[in-house]
Amino acid sequence: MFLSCFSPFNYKELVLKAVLWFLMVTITLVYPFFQPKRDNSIFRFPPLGLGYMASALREHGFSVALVDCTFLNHKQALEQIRRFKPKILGFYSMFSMKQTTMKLAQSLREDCQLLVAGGPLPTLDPEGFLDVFDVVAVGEGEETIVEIANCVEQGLDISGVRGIVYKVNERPVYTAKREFIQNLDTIPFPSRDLFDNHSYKAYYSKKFGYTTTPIISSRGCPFSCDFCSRPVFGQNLRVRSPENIVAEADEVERLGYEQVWFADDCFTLDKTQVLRVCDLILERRLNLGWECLSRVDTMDLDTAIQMKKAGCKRVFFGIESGNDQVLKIMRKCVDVFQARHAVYAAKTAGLEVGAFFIVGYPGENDKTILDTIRFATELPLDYLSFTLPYPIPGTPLYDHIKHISGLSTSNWEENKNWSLIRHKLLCDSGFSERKLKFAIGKAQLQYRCRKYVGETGYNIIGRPFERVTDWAFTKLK
Ligand code: B12
Ligand code: SF4
Repeated sequence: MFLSCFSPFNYKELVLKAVLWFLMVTITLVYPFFQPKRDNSIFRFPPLGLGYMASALREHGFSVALVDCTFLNHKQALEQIRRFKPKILGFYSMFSMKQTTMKLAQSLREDCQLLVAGGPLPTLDPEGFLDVFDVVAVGEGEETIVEIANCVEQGLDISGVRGIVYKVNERPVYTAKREFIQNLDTIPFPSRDLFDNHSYKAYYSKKFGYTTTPIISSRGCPFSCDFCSRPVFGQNLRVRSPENIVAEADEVERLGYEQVWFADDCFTLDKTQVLRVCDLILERRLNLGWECLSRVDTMDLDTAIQMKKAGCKRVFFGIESGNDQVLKIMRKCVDVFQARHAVYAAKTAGLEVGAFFIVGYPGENDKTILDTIRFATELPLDYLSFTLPYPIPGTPLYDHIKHISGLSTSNWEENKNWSLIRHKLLCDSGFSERKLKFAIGKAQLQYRCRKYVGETGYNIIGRPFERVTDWAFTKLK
């Protein structure tokens, strides 16, 4: 059996493949996120997008490496990247990673033939990356990166590649638009062997007592929330077939993970699809827990019960505000009543519930912020997060703020990681950063106090605290 693999025919084929492999362009994909020293943000995931691109490249015979900086320091990252001697270096980037991306790429300028950037922020602001990068990919990267690699391999110029921006004589050149991939089932599963599964498993086991990794089951979101940026996948929802999703979940289970994080913008947008995925998970007897993001208008008791049966542990809602006027400003297209209803539906089904809120949105006043804190801390939540409004380029919020007051800063890195109130105010929203951090600190204390002492205990200890801090909040400048 062993010898038959080396029959003269197979041997020649093997040598040919090896030679071809050496002639192929080596691409190293880089995820330039460095875990902050004082790390309080709890979610850490391997870069799915780069995993997808690696698979597309491999399918076309290219050799690929992936360097995820999450568990590395700057020096280690540089060493790893250089060790692969890549001809093409492809960087992922987003809003919170621009400075690191530019700095790291700049240090590697002389180490490769072509520097390519892609991801949400390069898609929104390609020209903002062209000072360091040779090419910026706009939108989905699977087809684009393969075409770029083919051009480099064959010595062709890249002007025929759709969905890219590059400079000619210092001027940006935009090629034709890259269309969305319509049938998501045709995309090979992400190359999970290139992820640092060991470190992610260790991270989650230590922090939560279970291991988890992401899968994305759909692309796109039809809503238009004021603060949300969806540059890569756009507004049309495209879903994978339930069979395709569950086959990937099966692969994840075989890799030894205990849970899956569905990284969809909103996993519950299409109820029929969610129920079919749940049925299939049950049919296949997958032994995997899972979590997902949802919208409050896409959650009802039936769905929640079915999700629970199929292994869903926790669902997260972007509720954002406890005041209907502010929800209107945010264009959430939901109200506080729906939010309460969804949270109770999920809790009744036995799911854990997490929620995200924003405080200090432009247009808010002291009362609306206190409404949000009261509403959020009264809900039976298992996880609660408050953030400041982040004006991400390309969003109506960004345009609005730029128009009325200008931005305090457009660059944000996750470096200030102070306990529960690690946020940085990037824009003038009518409140000082100090006041908003006070609001977040107060809200977290109320939430924790209620959780630990219960409703009766809260009435004794919590209520007086709430009244005093409400008053103090209104007095703060
Ligand atoms: C999971 C997730 C996270 C995870 C981790 C992300 C990770 N490791 O990838 C966590 C929870 C930690 C997170 C945190 C944050 N996130 Co987030 N996150 C997501 C989410 C929901 C899914 C990411 C994903 O897996 N996508 C699926 C893959 C397949 O898509 P992709 O990564 O975009 O890759 C494709 C293309 O971009 C392109 N591509 C990507 N890289 C490259 C590289 C090259 C060379 C090329 C050619 C192409 C290319 O090809 C890929 C395949 O088609 C996205 C929303 C979304 N739909 O993508 C938001 C999103 C990326 N996050 C966002 C934001 C704002 C944040 C936070 C700043 C939120 C906050 N307020 O704290 C933080 C930042 C923390 C940090 N680490 O810096 C924004 C980014 C907006 C922007 N314009 O930059 C998004 C788009 C959400 C949104 N709608 O606003 N996030
Ligand atoms: S916040 Fe969620 S629902 Fe709103 S547009 Fe963004 S992804 Fe869609």
